[in-house]
Amino acid sequence: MNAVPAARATPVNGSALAALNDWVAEVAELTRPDAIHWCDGSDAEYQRLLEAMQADGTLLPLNQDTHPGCWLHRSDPQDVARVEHLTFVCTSAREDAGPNNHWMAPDEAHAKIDGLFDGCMRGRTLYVVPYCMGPIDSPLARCGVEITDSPYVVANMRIMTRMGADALARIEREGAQGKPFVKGLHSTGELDPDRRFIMHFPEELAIKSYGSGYGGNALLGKKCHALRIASWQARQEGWLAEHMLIVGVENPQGETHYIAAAFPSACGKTNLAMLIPPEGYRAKGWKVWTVGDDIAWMHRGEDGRLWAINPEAGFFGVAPGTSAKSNPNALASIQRDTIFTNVAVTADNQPWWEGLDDRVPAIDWQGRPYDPANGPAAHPNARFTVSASQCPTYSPHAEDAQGVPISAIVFGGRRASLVPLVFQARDWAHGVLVGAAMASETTAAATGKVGVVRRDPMAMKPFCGYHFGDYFSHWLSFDQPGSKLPGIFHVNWFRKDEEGRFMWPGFGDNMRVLEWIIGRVTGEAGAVESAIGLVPEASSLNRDGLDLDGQTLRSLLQVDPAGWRHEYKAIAEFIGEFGERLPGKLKAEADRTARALDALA
Ligand code: SAT
Ligand code: MN
Repeated sequence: MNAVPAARATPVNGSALAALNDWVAEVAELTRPDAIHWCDGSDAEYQRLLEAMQADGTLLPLNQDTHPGCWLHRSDPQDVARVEHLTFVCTSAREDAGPNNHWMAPDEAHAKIDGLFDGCMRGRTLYVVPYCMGPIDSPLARCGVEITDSPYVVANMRIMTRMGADALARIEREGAQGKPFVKGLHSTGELDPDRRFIMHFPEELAIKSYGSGYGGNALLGKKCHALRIASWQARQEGWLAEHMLIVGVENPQGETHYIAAAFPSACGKTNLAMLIPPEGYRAKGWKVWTVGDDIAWMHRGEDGRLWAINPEAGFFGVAPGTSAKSNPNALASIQRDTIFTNVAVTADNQPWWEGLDDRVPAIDWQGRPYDPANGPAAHPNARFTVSASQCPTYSPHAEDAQGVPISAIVFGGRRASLVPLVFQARDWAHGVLVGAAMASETTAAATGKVGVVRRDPMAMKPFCGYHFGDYFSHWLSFDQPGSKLPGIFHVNWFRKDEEGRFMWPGFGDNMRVLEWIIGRVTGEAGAVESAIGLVPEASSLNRDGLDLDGQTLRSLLQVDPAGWRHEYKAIAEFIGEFGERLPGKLKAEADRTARALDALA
C-alpha cells in the first residue's frame, strides 16, 4: 500500500475528538499496523486507493469503453455472503439479545475477538473511516467510525455512506455535545471461516468484525450499524431502524406517496425501489422515485406521521437477475463508476451474470474459464456497489434532512404457496402481527441452505439487535393518540403454480398493487374483508395491459381458510417462543385471527 499518503497519528487536536484519537491509538496498539491513514473522502484519495488495489490485484479493471470507472473484485470463494451463525449480539443480560440472536457475554466476546485482532494488521495499513449514516445535515442521521485494514472496504464505504471530512466534522461537533459515535473495528484477518466473527456490543455502541471482507460482514455502516446497533438505539429513543426500501409513487395529479417495504435480503427490494410503471401508467403521468433500497430509519414527526430517511448513500445490490426487464434503472446506474463483486466477465471484459442477457460469459466469478459444469458463472450473491445518485429515478427528496412522510408500510417474502398477492392489515396492531408473522424462503445472501421457508419478522431476523418480544412491543407503542400511522400491507410476488412457474409477472406490474395500496390509504380503493385482512377484488386492481388471465388473478387474491388455519398454528407456535416478552396484544391479535379462521371451518 505505497500509494496511500503518509500516516498521521491524529487528525486534529480538538478535544471533542479525544475519544476517537484514543480509540485509534488503542486499536493500533493491539493490531500493529505498518501505517495509519485517516480517510478524508476526497476524489484524490479514492483514486489513490483504486490505483493501489489495481496494483496488488484486489481490483481488476473492467472494459473501460463500455463501463468507465468500473472494477471487478473477486472475493475469497469462502467469503461470499453474510454469516448469520457467526454473528453475535453481546448484551450483558442474555435475555436482552433474545432467542432471535446468537449471544455471547461481552467480556468473553471481547476477549475472543481481541485475541484474533492481536497483531493482525502487521504489514497492512489501518484506515480510519469516519462516516455518516443519513444526509450529513439531517438531525435523524447518525455517525460512526470504522477502522479497517481493507482498502476494498474503504472504497465500498465511500460509495455506501457519507464518508470522510464532513462526517469527521459532525463527529467532532457532536462529541462536544456529548453525543457518541458508533465504533466499528474490522479486519479481514486471514479470511478463514474458522476464524471469523461479527460481534455487536449495543450497550457500548461498538462492533467488532474479523475474518471476512464481504458486504454485510465488513461494511460496518450497513447491517451492523444501521440495523443491529441502530435498532437498539431506536428502541431506547423512540424511533424505528428497519430493513426497508423507500419508494415514492407520484400520481398524475403530482402527489407523491412514499411507501416503506420490508423484504428479506435478495427478495427484490432494489427492484421495487426502482420500479418502472407499465406503459399505460407512464402515459397517464405516474412516476416512481427511489429513496432507498435496503434500510429505512423512521421517526414520528410533529404532525403525527412517520418520516423516513435512507441512512445509506449507495446501493449494494444483487447482480444476478438484474436485467433490462427486471430493473432497467439499476442497469443504467451500473454502467459507470461501479464496483462489481464476484460477477463473471464476457470475452471483452464486460461484467456479466445469470439473467442479464444471452451472451456467453468467458470467465467465471472465481477467475476460471467459464464451464457450466462448475455452476453459475456469477456467484448467486454477486453484488454491485454504486452511488445512489447514479440511479435515474433517484428522488429529489432522498436527501431531505427531515426525510419523507410514509403513507404505507409493506411486508413481504418469497412464498411459493398460500400467501395472496396482497392484503391489508385491519389496523396497526394487526399490522404488527402481520409483520411479526412474516416468513420467506432463504436466499444466497446468507450462507446456508437456500429455499427453506423460515420466519423472518419484518425481514429483521438477521438484523434486530435485541429481543424480538421487545421489538414487537416497540412497534406496538407507535399507536398513540394523535399519531397518523401508515397503513400496513403484506405482498407476495412469488406464488408458483403446480408446474413451478411464477404466477404473477412482477417487476413493473407490481405498480398495480402499489396503486391499490395508495388507494387504500387515501380511501379511494375498495377491499373485501377476510379472516387474515382486507383483500382487493380482482376488479379493484388496474388490469389495463396486464398479461394475466382473470382466473389466475382471482386465485392470487384468494384466502384459503384451511391453509391459513395451518399457517396460524405455526405462527402461534413461533411467537410463543418469545415467552414472557411477547406483548399480550400481539398474542390477542393472533388468537383473534385464528378464531376467525376456525369459524370458517
Ligand atoms: O450482505 S448484505 O448484508 O450487505 C446484503 C444483504 O444481505 O441484504
Ligand atoms: Mn438487506
